[in-house]
Amino acid sequence: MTAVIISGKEIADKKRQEIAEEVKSLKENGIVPGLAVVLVGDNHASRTYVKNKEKACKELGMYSVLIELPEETSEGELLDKIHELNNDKQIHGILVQLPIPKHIDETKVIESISPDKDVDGFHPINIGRMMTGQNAFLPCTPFGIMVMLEEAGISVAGKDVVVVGRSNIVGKPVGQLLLNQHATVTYCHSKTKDLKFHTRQADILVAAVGIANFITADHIKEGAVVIDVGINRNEAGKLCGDVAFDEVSEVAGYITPVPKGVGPMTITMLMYNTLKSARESAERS
Ligand code: L34
Repeated sequence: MTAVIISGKEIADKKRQEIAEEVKSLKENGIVPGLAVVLVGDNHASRTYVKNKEKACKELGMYSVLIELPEETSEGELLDKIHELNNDKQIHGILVQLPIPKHIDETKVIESISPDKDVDGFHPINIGRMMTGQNAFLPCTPFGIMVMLEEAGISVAGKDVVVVGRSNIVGKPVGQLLLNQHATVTYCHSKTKDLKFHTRQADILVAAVGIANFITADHIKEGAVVIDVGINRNEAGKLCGDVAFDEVSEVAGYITPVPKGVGPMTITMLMYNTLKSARESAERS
């Protein structure tokens, strides 16, 4: 079998056109959706992602500001900046690009962002709302994965899903969103006794481990849907996912590539959340 490639790039382009239309109509009512991205320190990969986010904002006609702070910024200075953005009427979404330097408490920073501007969906209030199925900002990568599945015509209800990885920003929330859509979800992680035992049962496998080529053909059930969330560099410096793409493509039914898979969807859902925030802020006032 040769897997169908689910192009995140193509789905992202289509969704971005829809978002651009909505931005246009909001602007006709005098509202310009605005996103503030805060980048602390000089992480090379973060800089690429942040640049892609700014570019997307521009293309969709949104307002964006990039706030670059030096590595030695104190926790207090960062919290002050967030406070300022919480009170800025032009800003509907605030995103502090992770990772941040070790001397700053990540939890404190996330909790200082107004839940109404938390377009990353990382604030405990939004996580709680997501878990209980209420209106919430959904975290962009998990949300993007759900949209990819939907656009590829893959139904989730009743499917056996295995999520490998349990981070707060991808593994845990993507399992929750899949559960909300009635999948049977298993989480695997570094302490899992027999990983292959679980992954070989999966109708849908989500790999969010952060290790290049960690998932090989012998982890996969024939015809399974494989979603690759990893963005790693191999020994040659080439961008690659958590899934050994060539060999897994021979067994899987569907597979997402890296790059141009989940990455562009993450950015698209950030745009969607910023638009949603602008709309909801207009409704409140
Ligand atoms: N606060 N921090 C916060 N929110 C996020 O949603 C993120 N994430 C992750 C890292 N830190 C964060 C991102 O934005 C990962 N991530 C992200 C965003 C975009 C891309 C990858 C990861 C992306 O644009 N990927 C391209 C290739 C980029 C390249 O050439 O390196 C792709 O096609 O996959």
